[in-house]
Amino acid sequence: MPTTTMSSATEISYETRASTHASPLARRLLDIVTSKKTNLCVSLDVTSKTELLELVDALGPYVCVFKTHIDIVDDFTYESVVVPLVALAEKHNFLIFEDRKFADIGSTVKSQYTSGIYKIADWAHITNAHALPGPGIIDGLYAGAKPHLEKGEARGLLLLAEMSSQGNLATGAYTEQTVAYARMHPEFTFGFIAMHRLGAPGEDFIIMTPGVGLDAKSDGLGQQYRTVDEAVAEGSDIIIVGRGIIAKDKDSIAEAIRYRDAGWAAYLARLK
Ligand code: S5P
Repeated sequence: MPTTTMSSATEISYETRASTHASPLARRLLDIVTSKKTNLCVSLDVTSKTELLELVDALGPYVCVFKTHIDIVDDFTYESVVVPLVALAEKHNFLIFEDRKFADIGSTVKSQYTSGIYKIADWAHITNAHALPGPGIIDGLYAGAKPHLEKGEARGLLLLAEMSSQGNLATGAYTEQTVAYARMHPEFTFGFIAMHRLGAPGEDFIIMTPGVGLDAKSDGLGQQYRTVDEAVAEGSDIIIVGRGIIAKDKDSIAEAIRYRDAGWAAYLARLK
């Protein structure tokens, strides 16, 4: 079965996909995208909890998802970061994506997902994993999510099928095999971090795409940027933007509006 061709999901509206997707998490995400008219995920790569929470409150109206790297927050405590973050997710109606990039055997990732000081499974609606270790990584994370899924809490997994960084190895047969693994637990594994639409015709994987920037082309450390139009035309459903919006020299609210508008216009152009 071809897995790296454009599937028809590209031409279907978010609204229609929200009613047909196999994953409850994806349905909720697509509902948020439709009602807020935004396919923008802002990546909060900051090391101060005050800065993180201020950005979330200020940019909340313009995003469908905030992506965190919770382990870079210097002054992290669960009470002072996760608790207010979850409250802000209610206030502004967005999902939280902890970009943990799990990459170990199933048993280990289950503990990393559910335990330690971060207890990611307790609060992150979305997390992601490399397919490198094989399908056991998906079984392990699914086992960690199961108590939440059984309580009706939306939890979902993205596999890193492709990456944005220069020289990365997630290409060709690796990407194809990752797509094959994503067919396990369809109520949990709902899509990919990828640069292009992936999946066979008729399949509906949500494509979340980093390496999006309207001004820079690279960052000097291997990151490569494409424009919003390029990413969405290639099949991206949700654009992930970090420094293009939150860098110190940016007016973050103005940039969030700019990327939101560009993302929505590119989506409407793709629907035509
Ligand atoms: O291939 C990838 C996958 C991810 S999740 N390339 C990426 O850049 N990311 C993440 O997206 C990365 O960890 C960072 O948090 C964000 C991109 O940030 P920006 O500042 O370059 O937009």
